[in-house]
Order: sequence, then C-alpha cells, then structure tokens
Amino acid sequence: ARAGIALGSNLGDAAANIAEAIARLEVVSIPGEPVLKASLHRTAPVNCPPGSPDFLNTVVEIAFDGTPSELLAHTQRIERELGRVPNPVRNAPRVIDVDILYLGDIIYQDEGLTLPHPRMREREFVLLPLSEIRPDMVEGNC
Ligand code: PH2
Ligand code: MG
Ligand code: MG
Repeated sequence: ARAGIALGSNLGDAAANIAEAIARLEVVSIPGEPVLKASLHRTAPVNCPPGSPDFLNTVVEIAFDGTPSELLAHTQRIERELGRVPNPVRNAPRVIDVDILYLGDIIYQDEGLTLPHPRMREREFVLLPLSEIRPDMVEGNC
C-alpha cells in the first residue's frame, strides 16, 4: 500500500536529519515503486514550548508491504537511529519526528498508532507539503 509519512526536525541540522530519514525510508519502500517527495517547508512551531526553534517539515509517500505496526516499528527505529531521545516535555525540540499519516485506506487504532493520522487535516505543516505530492488528497489544495 502507499504510505504517507510526515517528517519534521527543529534540532541540529534539520535539513540533514530529514534527508537521512528519507534515505532510510527509501530502504523500506518496495523496490521499483515510486517514492514521492515534497519540498522542505520552514514552519513556525505549533503547540510547542515557548522559544522552540522553527521546523523544517516535509511529506513523503513510499510503497510499503506490511502492517501498520510493522511500518511504525520502522519509523520508530529510524527516529532512534538518528538520535531522537525521549523527552517528557510535550513537543519539545527534536532531531527528527517521523509520523505515519496513512497506509492505503487502512483504518487502524491501537495504543500507539491511529490511521489515518487524527490531526493531519488540521496541520498546515502537513497539508502544504502533502498537497505537492498528493493534491487529490488535500481539499482545496491550499
Ligand atoms: N510537530 C508537532 C507539534 N508542532 N509544529 C511544526 N511547525 N512542525 C511540526 O512538525 C510539529 C509542530 C508534533 O509532532
Ligand atoms: Mg509529530
Ligand atoms: Mg511523532
């Protein structure tokens, strides 16, 4: 199935962090299937602690042959490999955030993952890059 994945970074070399995460997602994508990549967007922090740096955000779409929890295991592994450390502060600055937006038309919910992502439609930092690669999915196309 086609998997939409949002990436964000506002700590360290954000562009390099996002590029490295995308490279690792491409490894997970089904060989020969297209990987769609939006451009990088500099965005103001939303619901983050005061003084948080701006983000770089983008969205990619890969082809994934597996379950939602298998894809989540990959995105969490990639966050770990890039040096993300747990922070008890909600939405504290992070080296990399890799969030699954959708996996085909699967509707899924468990304690760690809800698909489609419940907040993707409210987030301009998701909708704007998503509209570049999947304008059909974004109402009004911003
Ligand atoms: N991610 C959040 C909360 N706020 N703001 C921006 N601009 N970009 C993000 O990726 C972002 C955010 C939760 O993960
Ligand atoms: Mg997030
Ligand atoms: Mg996340």
